[in-house]
Amino acid sequence: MTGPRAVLRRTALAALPAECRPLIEPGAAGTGIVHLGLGAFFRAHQAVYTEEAMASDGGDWGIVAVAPRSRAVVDALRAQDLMYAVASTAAHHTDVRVVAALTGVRHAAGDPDGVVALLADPRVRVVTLTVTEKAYVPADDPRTVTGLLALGLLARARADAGPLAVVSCDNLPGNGRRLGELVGRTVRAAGTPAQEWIAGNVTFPSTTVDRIVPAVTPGTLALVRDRLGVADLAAVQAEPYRQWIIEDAFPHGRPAWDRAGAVLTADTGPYDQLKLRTLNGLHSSLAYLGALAGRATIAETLALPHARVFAERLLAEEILPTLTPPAGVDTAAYGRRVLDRFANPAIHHRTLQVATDGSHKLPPRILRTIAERRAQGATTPWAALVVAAWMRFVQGTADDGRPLPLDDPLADRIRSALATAGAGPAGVVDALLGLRAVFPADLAHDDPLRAQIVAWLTALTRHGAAATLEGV
Ligand code: CS2
Repeated sequence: MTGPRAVLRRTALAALPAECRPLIEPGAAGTGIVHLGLGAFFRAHQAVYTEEAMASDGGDWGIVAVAPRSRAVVDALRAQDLMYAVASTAAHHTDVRVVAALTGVRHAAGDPDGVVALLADPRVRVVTLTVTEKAYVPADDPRTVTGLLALGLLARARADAGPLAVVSCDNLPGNGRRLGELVGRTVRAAGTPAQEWIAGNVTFPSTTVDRIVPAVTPGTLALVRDRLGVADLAAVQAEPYRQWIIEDAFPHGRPAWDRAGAVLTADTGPYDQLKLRTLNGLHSSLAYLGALAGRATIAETLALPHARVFAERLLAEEILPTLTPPAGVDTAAYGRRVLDRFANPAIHHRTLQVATDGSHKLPPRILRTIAERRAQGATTPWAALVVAAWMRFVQGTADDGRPLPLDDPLADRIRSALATAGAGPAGVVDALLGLRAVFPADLAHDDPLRAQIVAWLTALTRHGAAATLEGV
């Protein structure tokens, strides 16, 4: 079984090193969860928690995972009896373990009706989602994930198939409430009986999720293959750290995720803001500066002279003063730990990956910090540098002249704003501050803030990101 073409399958498990084997018998648990969004993050986060919860407390909480668009991972998992490995990589050590939490995989684009039927299946008591910030759009188009979810809930209401919790696991403030509102509009349009059933039977708990899971590379697959002795085309690599804070609002039960280290709470709000503004805020900051400076990864960016000083000042002087710490959490220690996690040299998290979708990421990660600091009467020079770095990044050229990709749902609007911008950095700043989908009017018309952004964009354009950082 360990020849060059051997792949991860149930028949290969007995030959794996003991510490790499799944915690539960593959296929032994029944289905209880549908997950929408079969990306690397889900495989290294919710699936891992769920497998551990089943290993510790039993329960039929197997997951049918739905890939919205891409077929590749669906095919790979089917060929591997629905199993894959997670490589947890610390600076000098990697643990590899096969996860057997999945009980099915589906391809939504190829079979939307099958997914709607699954959401109306009475065995399913929890739906989780990782579909990225940009998928949170009104649910009136059935080709979108939120649209599919709305159709599924309507089918469930018609079938009176039992209560359900729909759990957003994306990096948005109040993600559950936001999802409930989006789906709610479509549900209301469908009329009273369904609307009432859903209001009485479906909850949308908010959650804060955390684990750094870079896009899979050939290096990940090679590492896992070496360790397992068989090929695994659905393997993922992640940092060892993980956190999951969950609003405890499950009308039909849930896995014992707390046994796997998740925190069940009445209010995720303080964690939400801490994680989004600290981890994700610093991530985006380093991503734009690093991409401009030609640094491939977040860890390499943090190694630039003064990059850590800049991040620490942004954190201490601007981010932390806006936060209400969750009970018992030392936010300064949390922030230091975030930077240590970013420095993990074995996690090759590409700056260009984190830099995607900036128009959706900047508002909750950076602009909220600016707005709250401004409301406290303070200025925000470091966050202004981040906005300037994004504004230089979207112009599409790194400091060494190499092209930078603009992978953003608002790319067309950004490009047309730039095409009509006035001369010089001030023209660019004014054109981009005019994008109301990104910058709220009060920030766009904040003259001291605008002046700081113009000054930083001028410095970045003249001297480049590395030299600008050295000056902080
Ligand atoms: C990152 C996140 O790509 C990004 O925008 O900031 O994916 C980050 O790695 C996770 O939120 C960590 O929990």
